[in-house]
Amino acid sequence: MKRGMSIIALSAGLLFALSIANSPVARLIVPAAKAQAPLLVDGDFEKDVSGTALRALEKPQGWYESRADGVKGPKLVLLSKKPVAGNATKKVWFKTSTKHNAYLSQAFSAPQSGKFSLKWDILVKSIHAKPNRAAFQLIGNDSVKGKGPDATGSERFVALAFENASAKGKINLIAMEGAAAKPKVVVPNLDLAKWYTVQVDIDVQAKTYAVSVKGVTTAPVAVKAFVAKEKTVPSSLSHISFATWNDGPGSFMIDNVGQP
Ligand SMILES: [Ca+2]
Repeated sequence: MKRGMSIIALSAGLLFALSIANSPVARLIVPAAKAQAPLLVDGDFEKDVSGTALRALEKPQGWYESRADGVKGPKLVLLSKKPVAGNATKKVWFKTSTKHNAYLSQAFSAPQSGKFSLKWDILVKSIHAKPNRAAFQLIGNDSVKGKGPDATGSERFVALAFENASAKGKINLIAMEGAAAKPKVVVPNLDLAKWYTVQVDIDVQAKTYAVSVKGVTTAPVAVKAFVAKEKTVPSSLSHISFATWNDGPGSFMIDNVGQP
């Protein structure tokens, strides 16, 4: 009798569990728990209506000019709607300045401390001969107060830029692996005024990332994360920034930023 009761109770429990699993509520909950929000939004810049809108802080997530270097700094970041080297869509244009800095940044939907990949299209128009570095591509965090994300060495993990190569019209993709280290040439002899897709495969715990340029590199190039002068490397990454510096001036364009 007791045994019979427990079987009935068990069957009832099983039926209840099955009915829950098949309920519309469960079907809603299960995929939501599995799905991950994209790390970035508005990667193609198509929804931006103007440079002013692009530079403004968006809630809850979006691009914004994060360096706030006076009145002129932010205005180095423009929204270009003209066709450039085969890209007729909207894109970001960074103007060159030896006086001001500008950063276009976006916070990830969630901070990352494991492995993840991001890619972006970049076209370099010009790089000042001195100090011969420009078009900064930074991934890090906003752990230091003031100046915004990726603006201080200890906030940086991915630190890529371009330099003029020795041949006229050619440029090298370079990585800054530390405040004390000489820049490392990652991909040499690319062309000015041409679009490239750069991809980074990041391993936060290993303090490394691999860099690929679509159609150029045959295998990803291993790069060390940036080591700040304090000898630190960020253990959690939350922001991507593209930047022009007063001591790293140049003109470049960015489009299609996101996960590969
Ligand atoms: Ca676009």
